[in-house]
Amino acid sequence: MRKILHVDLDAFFASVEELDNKELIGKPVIVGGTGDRGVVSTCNYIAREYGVHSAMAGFIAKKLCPEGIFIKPRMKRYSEISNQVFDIIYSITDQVQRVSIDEAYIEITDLYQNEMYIAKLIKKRVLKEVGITISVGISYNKFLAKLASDWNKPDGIKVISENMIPDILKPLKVGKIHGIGKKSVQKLNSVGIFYVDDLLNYSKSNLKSFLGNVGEDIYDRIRGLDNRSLKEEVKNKSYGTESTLKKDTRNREKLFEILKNMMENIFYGLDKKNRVAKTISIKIKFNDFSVITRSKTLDHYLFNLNDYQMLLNRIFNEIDIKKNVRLIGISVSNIDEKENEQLNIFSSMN
Ligand code: TTP
Ligand code: MG
Repeated sequence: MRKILHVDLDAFFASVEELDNKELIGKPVIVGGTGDRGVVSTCNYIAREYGVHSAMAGFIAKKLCPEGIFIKPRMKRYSEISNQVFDIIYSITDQVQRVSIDEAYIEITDLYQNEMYIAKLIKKRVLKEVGITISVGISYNKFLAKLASDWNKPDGIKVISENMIPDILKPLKVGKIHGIGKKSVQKLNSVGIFYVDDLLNYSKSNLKSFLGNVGEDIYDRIRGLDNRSLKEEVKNKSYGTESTLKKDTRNREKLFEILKNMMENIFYGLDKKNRVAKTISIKIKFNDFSVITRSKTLDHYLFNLNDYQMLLNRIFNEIDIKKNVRLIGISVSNIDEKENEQLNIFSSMN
């Protein structure tokens, strides 16, 4: 059985505003919706009691909650805080699919600590080190983990285990099921289907003909089945190789020859996957077991083998080899798909 967490920060933009300005705490805080035609990005849970919510026109929010404190969004600050949270998550595992600025799936199937321990650790560290609350859902697939993180928001933690299925899902409104959007909800309601319990009466082909292709997934999901894997996040990957030398040496030419061969292998490996990197690191372990790593990051991606070899050469030239070397290695990081990079170039021309 897999172990999946879904984490989602609570009232994210509003929480950051409260973090930076303690005077806001206890008051209804609405981010966005300023200006004549502004739309609400989010609001804290106090403002939600007035009926304010994301995507609501600002003037309606103002009407519902006249004492609300409206704040212009500060995206740079939110992404800074988001990165701090994700640093904590990545320190636990790299099996992470970042879905948005405040939300991610984490696969912990292969970690030896139990899921409740890891969930609590994330909550505790985010609160202590960043200062905001995060809700965590624990289950055995992505669909149920996401449902669980939403269960006890804010500051929630919830497990959905196999023996709770399908009972726990039966009373849910159909709109709670990932893949059933607003239009589908209306359609289902119009024929008297309101709850998952009602949906369970229909066959896979019924749901497919009524909801389109996604109907088949919905059929599975309401039975607790979802085998989607985490979408690989290329950006946080790194590729590397290292090897212990047959004989310790401080001969620069020999060492560079080894590094060049390693670089070539890494380059062809990356190229086969259609990936490019910005950063190269060299690691050296000396015969007294001291280790150094040196790296350089360019502001653009390296495309051909020659680019990689030149950067490698620059890094190596700055390393002093005063002792015999026992082990040597290279890794590349800051990786992206080649197509993405081309798209970025293309969009920056527009
Ligand atoms: P959400 O996680 O959907 O919302 P939230 O974190 O504010 O509240 P919750 O406790 O229910 O998770 O979205 C994350 C951030 O994305 C949110 O703080 C603001 C932004 N956002 C918008 O700008 N517009 C939108 O319509 C939504 C839904 C979110
Ligand atoms: Mg959120």
